[in-house]
Amino acid sequence: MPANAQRLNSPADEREVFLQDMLTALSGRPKQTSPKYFYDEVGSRLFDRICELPEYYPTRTERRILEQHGAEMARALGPRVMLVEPGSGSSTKVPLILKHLREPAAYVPMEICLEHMVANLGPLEAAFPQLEILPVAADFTRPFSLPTPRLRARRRVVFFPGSTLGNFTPDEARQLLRTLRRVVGHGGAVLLGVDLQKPSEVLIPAYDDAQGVTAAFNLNLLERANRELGADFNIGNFSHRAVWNADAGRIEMHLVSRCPQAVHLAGETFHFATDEAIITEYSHKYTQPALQSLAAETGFALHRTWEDEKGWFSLQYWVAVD
Ligand code: AVI
Repeated sequence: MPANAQRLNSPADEREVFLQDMLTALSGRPKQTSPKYFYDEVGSRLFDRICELPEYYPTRTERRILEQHGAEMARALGPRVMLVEPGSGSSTKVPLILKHLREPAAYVPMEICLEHMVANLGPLEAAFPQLEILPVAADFTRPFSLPTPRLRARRRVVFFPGSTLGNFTPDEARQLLRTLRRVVGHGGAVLLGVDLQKPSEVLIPAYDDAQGVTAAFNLNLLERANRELGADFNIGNFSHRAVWNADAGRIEMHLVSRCPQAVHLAGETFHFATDEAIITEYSHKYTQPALQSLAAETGFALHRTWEDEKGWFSLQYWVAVD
């Protein structure tokens, strides 16, 4: 573990939290799991493949916006910024901002798994040799604190691309944004990548692709529970489904039971009826007025936005209000 890295949770804690969350999820009505559990090694690799799919427009659309407007975004953030990236993964988007920033104070990538994050930082270190990189291993959905960089930061900015915010329920999204508001403090800001509402003919295939990669990604959650928790899900007895819930403005991913069956986990038995679903993910698609209200409710003011020509995806720069 590098000397400048912070680890906040041990792997044993993480397994226990996963187990407790799965037990609660399977006891619920409806059964509903947290999408954060998709991302073990297998799931992370499948997600990387999703991002390359012809139907999955968000990654490439956001990337194009960052390529086109990264310099303007960096100007809006200003000099000596400490840039914090929750769920940074392989830190592939942040260079599009970093390369334009004046004298960045530090980059703080955050991931649950420290090893995976640190193993992926090589290209960034090579591209930005002067930049202080301070990795933090933490679940950003729980309160967290930040390391102190060598250079005094003039502003803390949370960079949260990839429309990850959409995977939270409206309440969770508000709570997370309020946590981020506390973390960035006075004069701070967030730069968010959010997916916008569009016809369901575009949305559904993006979450139910022809090659079945998204189906494999969804089903891997059950395989992960088998591998790590000793559950006995029969994977062939579940199928992937993507639904557009127009009232709630979200795509929902479900795992649907193909037959009546029982699943065992940690000595408990969970029954499924035919067609009963586990809700595994919400992916909210926003409208501009909804984003404006969300900013106001969580202590921010919408300062600037950048979108693609079709208006499918938006980068939002929100500044903290006191
Ligand atoms: C990570 N997150 C923003 C993705 C999304 O689009 O909601 C996860 C995903 N689920 C299925 N495909 C991609």
